Amino acid sequence: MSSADKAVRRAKFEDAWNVIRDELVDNFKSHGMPQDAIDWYSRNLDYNVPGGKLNRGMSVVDTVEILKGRPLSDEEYLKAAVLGWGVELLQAFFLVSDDLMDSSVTRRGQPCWYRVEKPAKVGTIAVNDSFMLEAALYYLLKKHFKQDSCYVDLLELFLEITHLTEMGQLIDLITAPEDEVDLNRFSLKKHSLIVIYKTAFYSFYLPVALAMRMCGVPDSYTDASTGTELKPYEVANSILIPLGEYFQIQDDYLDFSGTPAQIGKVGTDIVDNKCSWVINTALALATPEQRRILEQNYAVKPNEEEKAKARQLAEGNHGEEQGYLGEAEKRVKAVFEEIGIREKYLELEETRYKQLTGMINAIPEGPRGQEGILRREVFTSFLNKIYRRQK
Ligand code: GPP
Ligand code: MG
Ligand code: MG
Ligand code: MG
Repeated sequence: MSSADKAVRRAKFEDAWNVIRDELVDNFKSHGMPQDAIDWYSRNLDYNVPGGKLNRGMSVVDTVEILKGRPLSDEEYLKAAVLGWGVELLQAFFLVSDDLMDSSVTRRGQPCWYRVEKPAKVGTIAVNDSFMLEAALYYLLKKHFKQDSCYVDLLELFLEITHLTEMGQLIDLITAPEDEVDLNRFSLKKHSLIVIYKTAFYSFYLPVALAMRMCGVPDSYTDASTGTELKPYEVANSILIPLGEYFQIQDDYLDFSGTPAQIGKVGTDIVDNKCSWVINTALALATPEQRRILEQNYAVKPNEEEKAKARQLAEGNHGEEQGYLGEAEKRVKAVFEEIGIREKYLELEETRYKQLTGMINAIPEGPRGQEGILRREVFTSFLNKIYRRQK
């Protein structure tokens, strides 16, 4: 797809947000909420929902189109967009609260919501705001799908995937408590479990499974060309979960290697003691001396002077090449460079791409346009969106 086509698709998806957002605000008003609350709720929605890459949300629409094998009617488009914006609302709920839990500074090139001071201080009200983002998605789902036979399946998907993501967030947080650094808790295996639960289910399986339910893909069917029995949701899961794992490895790598101007946020994984792919790969390859340096410097908080400089940079200067690094963080990064994390990452990208392509090509698929069956393009379109991404 050309970049002009991509821009058109994005603009259409963003137009749907205006409709959806107005429905949410109108519902809020219909409860007789006062004007300052209406303004607050609108700001919460606008600040936290539409500003991201929108990959997850647009994947629902893309997948519905691929499964139907034709352009969507206006009515079908709006329904797919409701599911897509539902995923974006779920993600906004996760990120607003995740930023509080991670003490993050910036998100999507702007201060994290809990750090916003004007026109009013948000602070821990962000907790309730995150709940309201979650509730918004169930309001929309009911409004647009209550009459459809897939309603309960859609509802269950959102609820179950939220539950799995919360399990992932829990192990992510307790593997890396802020005040207790113990690199022995980390391993690539633990990393894999964390990322599958905290990211892969909601970012990859959820959008596709929602689209499949909306298109009436059944739990199992016999592939016409090969006569094989297929469980399409299990097939989707078996590809999308490793795909999501690969995506989070990219996120971890970009947290280390990306500049704030490039990735829209200041990387916090080293200071936050995160069990990321980068530290785990480094630990697997480190000499005893390198391991000692990592143990002494990983997750060491910047001192007051370093903190002040970091904040100053984050607020005023997004074009700056690098966020301000404390001395300990610099030493950790130097070891990562010595170990050759960049080369390891490039190798991994190629290996994963080949593995995933092989798995996708093994899915039996019937003719294009046949309703209710799975298609390889569902997965290749996803893979191509993230392969070698830089942000
Ligand atoms: C982000 O991981 C984590 C989530 C989106 C899941 C949050 C789940 C909750 C139930 C709150 P991260 O902290 O590595 O991402 P980022 O680097 O973008 O902050
Ligand atoms: Mg975070
Ligand atoms: Mg987190
Ligand atoms: Mg991250």
